[in-house]
Amino acid sequence: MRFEDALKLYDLELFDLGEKANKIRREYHGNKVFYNRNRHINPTNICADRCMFCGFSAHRKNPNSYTMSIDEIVQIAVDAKMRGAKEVHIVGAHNRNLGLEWYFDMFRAVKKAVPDIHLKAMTAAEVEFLARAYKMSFDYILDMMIESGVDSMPGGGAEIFNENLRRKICGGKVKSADWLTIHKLWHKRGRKSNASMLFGHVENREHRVDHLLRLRLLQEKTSGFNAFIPLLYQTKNNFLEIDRALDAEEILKTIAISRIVLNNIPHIKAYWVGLTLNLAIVAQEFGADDVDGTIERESINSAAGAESASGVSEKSMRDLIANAGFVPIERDSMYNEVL
Ligand code: V47
Repeated sequence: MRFEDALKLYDLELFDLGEKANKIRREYHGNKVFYNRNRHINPTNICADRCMFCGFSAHRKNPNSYTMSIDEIVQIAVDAKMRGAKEVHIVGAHNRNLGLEWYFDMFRAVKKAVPDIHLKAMTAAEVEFLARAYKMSFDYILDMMIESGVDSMPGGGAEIFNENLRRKICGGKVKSADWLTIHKLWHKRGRKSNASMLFGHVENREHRVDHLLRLRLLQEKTSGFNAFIPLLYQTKNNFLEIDRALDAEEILKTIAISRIVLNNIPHIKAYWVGLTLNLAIVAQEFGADDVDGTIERESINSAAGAESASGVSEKSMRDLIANAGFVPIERDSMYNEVL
């Protein structure tokens, strides 16, 4: 797909664009809306980086630093499993004090305590941080993740790939090319991952389209991405100081264009934590087919103002989806239907 053609999609009237996206969504998934039962665990907020959009890491605007112990993390995973969670999603800040082995010990401990839970962990930003901090190759870190029980990688840390913008808003973290390389290496190991894009801050439509096309290109080579998550920027407690949120029309257009441009990635996730549950459901008419999960607790978006610090019950999730005329489908982390 050519850049100009993708960009022109923004000029379409919202409902015409929605229809185009919806057609692809229905060919893939019919009337189904996927969700899973998961628990987010964010082990530490002490970060070597200063991403301007982040309200989560401990700094002047968020002085409450914390680091969980491995025992605490394991206990959270065990409790979540007892409540029915099938996945733990473990991502955190770039903390120099933990040591490289801490990560692998933690994954092993989680997997030992709850062997059949799916462990989705480590953004490409964390992989790159650890490789740099401990002078190891990406290959080494990825192999150790597999050895210690990580099943799949989440999509975080992609932010926006345009190098100029990236330098300004998150200059210290993984470069775009490295983010893509790390996912490529992970896919080469036969593993799946997700991809994301942070939008609604200082980027424009061209930057978003560029981001989507870079992901499309990698997916053509590896087919390793399961889902794409357009993450709506939350405005509070961070250093970008943008207080106008993007309007719903632009949000829905961006989700619809993601569906159209990334027609080689099976799932588009409308992450309800950032969008609100209501808009995440509306987004299902504009190309999305997934709302993420019950989550239980979330710290990254909620630190930046999202009203979703605690999760949603499975019943509310199912009711909302069904009331909107869709069929709620509980999925596992690989998008198999849970019967
Ligand atoms: O990479 C940081 C984002 C991401 C803000 O793979 C912010 O299934 C909004 O990637 N406003 C982490 N977002 C979360 C993430 C994710 C979430 C759900 C599912 C999956 C998945 C992945 O949170 C970071 C960053 O882009 N973030 N600050 C903010 N102010």
